[in-house]
Order: sequence, then C-alpha cells, then structure tokens
Amino acid sequence: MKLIFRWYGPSDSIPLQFIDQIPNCSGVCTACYDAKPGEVWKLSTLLEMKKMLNDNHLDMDVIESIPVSENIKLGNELAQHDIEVFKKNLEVCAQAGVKVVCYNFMPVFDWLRTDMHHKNEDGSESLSYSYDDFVKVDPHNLHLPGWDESYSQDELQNLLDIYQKMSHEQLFQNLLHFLQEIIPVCERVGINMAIHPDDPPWDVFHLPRIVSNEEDLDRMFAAVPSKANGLTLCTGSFGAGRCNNLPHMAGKYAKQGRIHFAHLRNVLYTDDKDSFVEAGHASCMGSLDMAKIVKELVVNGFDGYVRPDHGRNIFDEGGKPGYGLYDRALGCAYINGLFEAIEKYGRN
Ligand code: DNO
Repeated sequence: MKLIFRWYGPSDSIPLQFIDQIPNCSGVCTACYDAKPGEVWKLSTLLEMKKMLNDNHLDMDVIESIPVSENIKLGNELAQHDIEVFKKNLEVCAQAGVKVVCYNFMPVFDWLRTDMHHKNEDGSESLSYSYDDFVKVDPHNLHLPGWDESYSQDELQNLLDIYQKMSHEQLFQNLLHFLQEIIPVCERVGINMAIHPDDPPWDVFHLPRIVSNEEDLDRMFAAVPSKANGLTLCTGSFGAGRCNNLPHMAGKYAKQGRIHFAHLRNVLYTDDKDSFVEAGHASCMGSLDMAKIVKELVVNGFDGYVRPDHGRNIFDEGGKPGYGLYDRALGCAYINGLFEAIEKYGRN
C-alpha cells in the first residue's frame, strides 16, 4: 500500500514538512480547491502544487476530488458540457502525473454530520451524527469543512426542489452515462477512478443516494466493467451503515482489483438507531474491526493508496474539524502497524 495524507493545497495550515515527517507517508491527495465544478483546471496550478510537494519528498498521485457538477448528476441540458470539462480535467491531471481520481455522486451534499464538536469522555472532540438531531437540521444552513460548496442559497433551494422528483434509478442512469463517457478517457490517459461512497450511506433530506452498499457497487461495476471504474473503500462511510459487512466488502473488491484508494477510519455506534461518533482509528475505539478489514485487503492483493480519515481533535489542536494533524498522524501510525504485521506475519 501507499500511505498518503489529505492536504487542502497551499492554504492548508498543516506544513508539508510535518506531513513529510509522518512515517512512511509517501504523498498527499489534494485538488484545485479554487476551481468550481464545471471549470477546467489549470495545468500550471497543478504543477506548482506538485513542485511544492516534491520539494518535501511527497507525491501527488491522487486527486480528491474532481467535483461532479449537479448538472451531471441531474442529467440536465448542461450535463454534456460539464462532462466534457470533466474529461479535460482528467487529461490535465494525467499530464501532471496523477494516477487516481476520487469523486462522489451524492446529490447536493457531500458527507453529513450533526455535530462538529462532539465531546468524548477523554476530552477529545469528534464529528458525530445523531439520528435525533438530524431531524432538526436545516439543509439550507449547512456548511462542513472539506465540502465543495458552489451554490447560493437560492440555487440550493432550487436544487433541493428539483431532486425531490428524481428517482434512484434516474440518478443511477446519470451515473452510468457519466462513467460511459469518462472511463474511455481514463483508460487512454492511465487514470483510475475511485468513487467515494455515500456518507452516511442512506438518503438524506429525501435526496436519492446510490453508492451505499454492495448491491449498488455490484450493479455499477457490472454496467461499466473496466477496472478504471473503481472504488474508494471508505470504511467509515460504508461502516456507518450497519448492514455493510466491511471485511467482506474489502476482500471482495480488493480481489476484483476495484479498490484504488482506501480511507481507513473507525466509527462507534452510539444507539440502536443510526447514530455514530467518529472514533479514533484503532479497532478498540469503535465498532469496526480494522485489523480484519486490512487483513482482507492484504490477502486479496490490495496495492492501492490508503489514507487515514477524519481525525478527532486531540491535544488541544483546534483547526479544521476532522482534518487536524495529530489524530490523523496517529491514524497513519496505526495503519502502518496493521499493514506491516499482516503483510509480514498475518496472512493466514
Ligand atoms: C470527507 C471526504 C469526502 C470525500 C468526497 C470525495 O472528509 O472523505 O468529502 O473527499 O466525498 O468526493
């Protein structure tokens, strides 16, 4: 595996030198955060970032994410234009040496939580999702760190209205059309696409979601069989869905050569509904068996990129919820330990 770290570009408060100091961390995943969905990225911007990274002994092999515009997800009259822009962005990324592009197909909102500062007993803070609080959330007044927000309040209202009429099947067909258009470009330029699952993996605010479980993935891979059509195995996102068997999914899709990128983090279920807290990465902190997931990856030949995911706010760090340095660096150390132990001595 190749261990990487998420970096929000030159404005990220975490110095690249610190990321370089994380044991075995070979690079970062990043994006052109200034560009809006539907805009062509500048090769010069990517190359400048790459130089900054390389100067700190870090690679830029993975982009997270090229945003998929709402036009594409809606399949409206502007969709084809935006798909062509997406293709150009893939070409630009390939010219900058990018190998994997993470993206998602969640309507309007990316990942969703109800509390950015959930206090744990040890004084650390986590992102969390409470079933009871979710019903009180106003979708018009939601901003989470790391989201690609590109619409005004009016546009948001309009989008929510339009999606109320969209079925899961229609959204799935729009995903297929998108993949059928872009995958040939990926194959030509040598990029693997890695779709990020819905987070949490169920419909929110009556918006359809279609990348939530094994059945969704099987259908998507069967429809577009190219290996360039792959997955970001986000254990925390799929894992919030208690029906998802993560070790089984890790093994199955690693064996199929579909997992190009893995986000390895843990979640702790906090009630018998859907509530969860983002725990520390180790198995003992949460509800997922991280060692079993990594073992399934390793024995089934996984050789892709891996990153820790949302960290807790620990050691009074403050900063961007989920994206501080300390707990994610601890996550890296844990991930390194799991892979080393299983690769050397734990395959059987
Ligand atoms: C959350 C991230 C997601 C992810 C996108 C990929 O922290 O895992 O925002 O980057 O869904 O497009």
